[in-house]
Amino acid sequence: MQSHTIEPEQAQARREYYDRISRQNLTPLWEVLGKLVTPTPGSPAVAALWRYAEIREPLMEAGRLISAAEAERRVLILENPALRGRSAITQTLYAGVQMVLPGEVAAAHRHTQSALRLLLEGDAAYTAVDGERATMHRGDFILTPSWTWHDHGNPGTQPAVWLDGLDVPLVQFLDASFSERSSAATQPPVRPEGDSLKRYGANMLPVDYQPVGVSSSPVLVYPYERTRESLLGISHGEPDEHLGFKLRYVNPATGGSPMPTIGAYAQRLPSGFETRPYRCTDGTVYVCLEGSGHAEISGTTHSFGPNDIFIVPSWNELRIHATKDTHLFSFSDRPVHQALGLWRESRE
Ligand code: GTQ
Repeated sequence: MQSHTIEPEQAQARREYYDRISRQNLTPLWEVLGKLVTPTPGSPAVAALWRYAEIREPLMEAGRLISAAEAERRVLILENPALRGRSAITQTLYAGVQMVLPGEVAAAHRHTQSALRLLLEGDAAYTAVDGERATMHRGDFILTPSWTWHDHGNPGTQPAVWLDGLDVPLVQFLDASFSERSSAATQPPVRPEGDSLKRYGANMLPVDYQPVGVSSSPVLVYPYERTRESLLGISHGEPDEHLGFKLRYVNPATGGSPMPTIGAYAQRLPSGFETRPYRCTDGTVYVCLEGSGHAEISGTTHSFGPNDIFIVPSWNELRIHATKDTHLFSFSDRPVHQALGLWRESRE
């Protein structure tokens, strides 16, 4: 509403009117328009950083308090400090840190929420997705597309810890959550390990493969070893001044994002490199895989090192200063913005 001067009687008449129509569940747009149609996004989420060492300790404590079987999933949710109680790290995304102890399994279930894993610690745990097991190594990016059966297990000797990224708040907003538990805790393998990567992830596809509908990537594991090799291999040229050397993970059959609601990225910032100010509409969760640096997010500096996780909400200005050769994994809801014609970025 524009500011006009009004008489006290007029102000009173309006208040009475608002109260009267409120009983009919009506409310005047002119009182709220400025809050609804903002000139720029103004996310209620705030920037935040979680140091791995400070997550790990309570996670290990959870390991003594509750079994994976009891918990179904033993996860500490990373809640955006401004969105407490909503299990949300941004308005659309969920992030959590899951631990499976040696000998434990997290039983098979499936849900309409899409999920990703990024292994942070341990090297013997697996996720099984629709009958294919994937042993997870640090930095591996693993998909659990919507409505695929998945269970986790740790046949090793050390705790396994990974980051879970899901579109939980988005699916909740859309009232589209369905889930079910399997009668068998563990899926019997129906294909050998590595099958999906060989069929779909070697710059080839099965000769008659056709992606159907809104498809997720048929590749279940994107090994960090390969991502790392690519990041190093492209680092001879000039880094992009806003992004460094940045690649996006793809569905190799479509060129689109790995899952319809979640985009994922890997980037390398050489030691000493400082990115120029950058904003985008997709709120993004970052994980440091190698190196260290400072992320300046809307003027506040957060220092990060290996396995630290930080969040850059929509349209917050980001500058990263790498103090070592640094590799960052990130994920966001960018594919949703792009599908709806809403995605924007700003490079200063
Ligand atoms: O591992 O299936 O962090 O269903 C949240 C919900 C993990 C999982 C989470 C889940 C899972």
